[in-house]
Amino acid sequence: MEQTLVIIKPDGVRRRLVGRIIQRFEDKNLTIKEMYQGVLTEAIAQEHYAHLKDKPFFPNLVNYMTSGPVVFLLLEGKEAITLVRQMLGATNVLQAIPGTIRGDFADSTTENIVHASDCQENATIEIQRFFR
Ligand code: IDP
Ligand code: MG
Repeated sequence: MEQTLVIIKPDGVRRRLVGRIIQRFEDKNLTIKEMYQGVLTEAIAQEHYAHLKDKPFFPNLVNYMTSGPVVFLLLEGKEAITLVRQMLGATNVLQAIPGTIRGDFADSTTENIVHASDCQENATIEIQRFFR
């Protein structure tokens, strides 16, 4: 079993997509180990996206991520990290294919509804960051 960290981003909460997104993970037989709603501080958003700090869209990304409540999910399942990334769809809005969460709901590369850990190392760090 593997654990991964998902964030339903502020646009996902604002657009009232929380239930439908969680439904998809449950439909795929992933277990919700822990879950809560909260607001990212600017400092935590900057830390979470530190790998992008030199990108031109970084200030915009931090503003967006701190613009309202988000929902944190600690999901567990077989190959959960790779599986959940597949379920999210590509980062680029035009490459997120229908059937994925981003492919079905996102109309922007920045405001793209969901985050999920992209590898074991980051899953460990992100679970620690938001659940420990
Ligand atoms: P990921 O969320 O699919 O892992 P990352 O490259 O880690 O993608 O980027 C983190 C977040 O930064 C994305 O989910 C998106 O919100 C935003 N982002 C990434 N690339 C771009 C871009 O080219 N333009 C605008 N926003 C972007
Ligand atoms: Mg990423």
